[in-house]
Amino acid sequence: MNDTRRAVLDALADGPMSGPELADALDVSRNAVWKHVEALRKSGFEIESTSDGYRLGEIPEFGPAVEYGLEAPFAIEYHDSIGSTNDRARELAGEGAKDVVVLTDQQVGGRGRLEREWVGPSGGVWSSLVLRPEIPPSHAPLLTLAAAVAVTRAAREAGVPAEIKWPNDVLLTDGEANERESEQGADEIPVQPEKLSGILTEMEGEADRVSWVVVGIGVNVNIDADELPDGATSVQESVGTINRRVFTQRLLEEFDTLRAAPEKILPAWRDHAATLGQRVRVETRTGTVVGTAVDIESPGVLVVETDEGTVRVHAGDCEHLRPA
Ligand code: BT5
Repeated sequence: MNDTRRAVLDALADGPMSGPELADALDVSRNAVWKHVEALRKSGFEIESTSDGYRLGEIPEFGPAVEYGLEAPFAIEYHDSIGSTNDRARELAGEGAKDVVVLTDQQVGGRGRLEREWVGPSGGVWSSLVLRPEIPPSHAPLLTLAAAVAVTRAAREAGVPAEIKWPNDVLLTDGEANERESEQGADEIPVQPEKLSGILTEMEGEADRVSWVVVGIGVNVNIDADELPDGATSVQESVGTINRRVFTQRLLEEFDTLRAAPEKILPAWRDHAATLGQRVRVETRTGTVVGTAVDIESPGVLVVETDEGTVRVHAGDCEHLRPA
């Protein structure tokens, strides 16, 4: 957000102020104050003109206001509706952008992994972070894990019992933890997931250094389950509607903290994961792995104990299993 606009909001947060008072306090012209107030109104901020001066109303629940009060160094590019935030973020990355978050209320051409469709009705938090970390490409998956941890923490703060399914889905917990460590050999069926969030990371770079990384994070927040595909759920279904501005800010702040301390990402992921200790079936490009997931190793490798020994899975689609 433009610094003067932020200063206008900060000043009005303490109570109403007239145009001339604001102009004096911010050391800008009265005309500039008026222009900034108009721009803020267009962004959704309620600023009433009263006899005491400008009076700040409620901060909008979502929109460009996500940048106001955000304690992480991201600029927000907000859209009411867009095809795919990842596509727009890639465009910005190509133009040299850094630490910009493309955010939209509705996403009509969202992408999942392997070109799968991602459904993005109004009420979600559909976001893509444009990053330029100084890391080798092989470390980029850690950023995806960090995003999953950040989503889980923000969801838990909102009262939603969320957990991570390897590699980077966030699910609503349904007590399946009690069924972990199921007897080996028993007939097993997949646990029906209740997916709250998915993450799609894309990047460009040389052999030893990434040029940019786009971390696309989709969270079903204030959405009715009827608008989502089977196997999907939302924050609203779990705890009712929440303030998406605060949720998005917490998510971005948690992500920012983790990227600054990469050594904390794997331990945090382990703490928040439903997959560890769980019987799993993982479809990989080279075949199916069935066993008990026992650990995650850098930069996101799942360690599975199978009847044939320990298998390390680098990528794939994972299902949790439970006895039939
Ligand atoms: C993912 O793929 O889970 C990654 C999704 C990333 C979406 C974000 S939104 C912001 C950014 N911009 C984009 O264009 N994408 C990113 P995958 O693991 O392949 O899961 C895709 C599958 O999840 C689909 O095939 C559906 O079965 C299911 N699905 C689709 N929409 C969903 C939703 N809103 N909630 C839960 N599941 C969904």
